[in-house]
Amino acid sequence: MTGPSEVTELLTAELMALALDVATETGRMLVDERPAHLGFGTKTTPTDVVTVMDTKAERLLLERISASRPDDGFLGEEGAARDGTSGVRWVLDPIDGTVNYLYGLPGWAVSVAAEVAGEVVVGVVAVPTYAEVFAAVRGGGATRNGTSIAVSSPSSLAQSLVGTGFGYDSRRRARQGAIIAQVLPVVRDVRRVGAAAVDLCFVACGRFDGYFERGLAPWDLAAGGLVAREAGARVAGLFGAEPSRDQVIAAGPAVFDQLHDVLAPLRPDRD
Ligand code: LIP
Repeated sequence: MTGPSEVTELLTAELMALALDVATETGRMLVDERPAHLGFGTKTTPTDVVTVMDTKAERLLLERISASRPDDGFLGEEGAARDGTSGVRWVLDPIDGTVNYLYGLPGWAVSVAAEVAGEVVVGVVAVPTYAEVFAAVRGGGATRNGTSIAVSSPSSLAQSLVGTGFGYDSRRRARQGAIIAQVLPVVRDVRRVGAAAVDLCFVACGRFDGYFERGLAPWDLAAGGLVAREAGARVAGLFGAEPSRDQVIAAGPAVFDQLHDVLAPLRPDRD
């Protein structure tokens, strides 16, 4: 069993190489094998969709990772759940931005993270529709297609482009709409990409100056959160909390506090 102090450079390099391979192969499969008429089911609400390709992609990720590391554990959005014995657990979102994929829109991603003793040490977010692969190693920086990336430094929140997202429950969406109505006038503008992992990577490379959202699952946050942090972003919840389903706020040091302080009184961590 590998513990946190035993995260050797060799293990990290192995996990990164595997994460890059499986994320890019799965992204390629999702593009090349997308059926013309994509069927779907629903999960938590009638708008929370899952397609046959979500399931196929998660199965491919599990097969490839297990073939290489049979003793690792898994946590996947589409049901993958296995306790491993190696101390390594893979946190997988086979398609983050499923609605985008279903509608043939850009901005969906394959998100692959590896935890060692419960801490994310490797994260890869493949965004095929942008021909971009974001990657990060804990303590080793973040890259986009192999080139180092860093967060932006806008002069103020009023000059900041901020990403966000909305849940699938209509009551939560009504609350989130009321909150965004308060944020919109005090920032440059808002964008809603539709995939948290992409939003977080956009903060990492400076396409967004900030991002916030309520309701992120571990698989939405794991890889993109590491990429953002390693690119210089602070990724946190409200009032110093860890990022969680309650709230995730990500931004560079130039505007994190300003964005947090606008959000805090609105209590975006509550429905
Ligand atoms: C998506 C999240 C996104 C959120 C969407 C959706 P999914 O995940 O990544 O941040 O705004 O509503 O939940 O469901 O496409 O994997």
